Amino acid sequence: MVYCVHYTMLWFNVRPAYTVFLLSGLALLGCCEGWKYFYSEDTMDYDHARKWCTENYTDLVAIQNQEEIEYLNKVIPRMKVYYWIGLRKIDGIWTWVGTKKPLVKEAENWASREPNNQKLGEDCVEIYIKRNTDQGKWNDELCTIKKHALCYQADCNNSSCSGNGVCEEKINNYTCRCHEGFFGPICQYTSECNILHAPAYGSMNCFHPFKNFSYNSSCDFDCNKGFIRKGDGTVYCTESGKWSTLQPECQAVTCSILKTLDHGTMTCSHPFGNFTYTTNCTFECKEGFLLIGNDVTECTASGKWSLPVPTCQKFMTLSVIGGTTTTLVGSFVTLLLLMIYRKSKSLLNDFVVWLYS
Ligand SMILES: [Ca+2]
Repeated sequence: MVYCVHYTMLWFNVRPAYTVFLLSGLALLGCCEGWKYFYSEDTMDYDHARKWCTENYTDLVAIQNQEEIEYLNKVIPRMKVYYWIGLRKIDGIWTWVGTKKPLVKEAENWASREPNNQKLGEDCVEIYIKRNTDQGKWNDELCTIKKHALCYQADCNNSSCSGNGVCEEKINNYTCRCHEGFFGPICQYTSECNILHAPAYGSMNCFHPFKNFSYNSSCDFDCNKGFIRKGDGTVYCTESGKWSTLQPECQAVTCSILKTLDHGTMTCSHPFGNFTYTTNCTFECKEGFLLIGNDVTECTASGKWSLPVPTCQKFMTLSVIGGTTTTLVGSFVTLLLLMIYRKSKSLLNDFVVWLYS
C-alpha cells in the first residue's frame, strides 16, 4: 500500500462560474499524481450535481473508508449548505452511483438518527463537512434540494500501470497491482530471460508479446533436413526470468555402423559425426578380388544407407575334363562381360555372381 502523507492545495479556475480547488498529492515513489477532489461554488440539485461532476471530473465522490472521510472533512471548506456525495437510494437500496454497488453495513457512516427520511423521499445523501456535530457523517435528503457538488477525479486510466497491472485508487494516490511477470511502481518492468539463438543446423522463431526475450516470450525450434530435435520444440520465458526448459539441440540422423569389407577397404567421410547424415563411404577390394555391388554409399536423411554395402569375391579357377587344369584369369572374363553388358551393371553383377557360385 502506498499512501501520500502530504498534500498541497492549489487553486484553479476551471470555468468562470466555478472555482474549485485541487488537492495535489505528493506521491511516494514519485509515480503518482494523486486522486483529486473538486467541489462546486454553486449549489444544485442532486441530478445536476452529478452531471456537473461527470462532465468535468469523474463522478460524485464515493467514500471508500474512514480515512477518506476524515480527509475530506479536513480539507473541504464549510458552506451554508453541505455537499452531495455519490450515494443514493435506488429501488429502495442505498447504492453508490458510480459503481452501482450497494452500501455495505460496515461502510455506513450515517449521522445520528439518520437516515430518517424525514421529508419523505429523502433518497439522496449529503455529507456534513465541518458541521458542529456529526462531522463527516451522512444525511439522507430530498434530491431536489440544492447543495454543492463534491466530486473526485480518478487518476487511474489504461496507461496508469503501463497496461500491465490493475490500478487502485487511493487518497491522493493510486497503486498498481501488477500482473504476473511485471513489477515496479507502475508495473513498468518485466522479467527478462537471456537471449536465445537458433541452434546449429536448425532455426528459431520467437514471439514477444511484451519485450524481446522477456516474460511470456515463446520461441519455436526446428531442425534442418537430416537433423533431429533433442528437447522441447517450444520454450517460454517464465515469470522468474528463466526459460521453461533448456533450448533444444539439433543432432544429425544416424545410420547403422558399417564395417570394412572382407578382402577390401572402406573409406568414409563424416561431416556431422560417425555414420550420420551425409556420411559417405567408398569401398575397394584387394588385388585378386572383384567388387560386387556399388563402390559408394551415403547415409540419407531417413537414417538409411543410399545403397547396400558391396562384397569382394575372389577370382575363380575353372576345371576342364581330362585332368588338365586351365586357369582363366577372372579379370579377362570380367572385362569381356563388361564389354557385353556395359549398359546394365546390375545384370552384369548378377551374371558374375551366378558364374562364380
Ligand atoms: Ca435525513
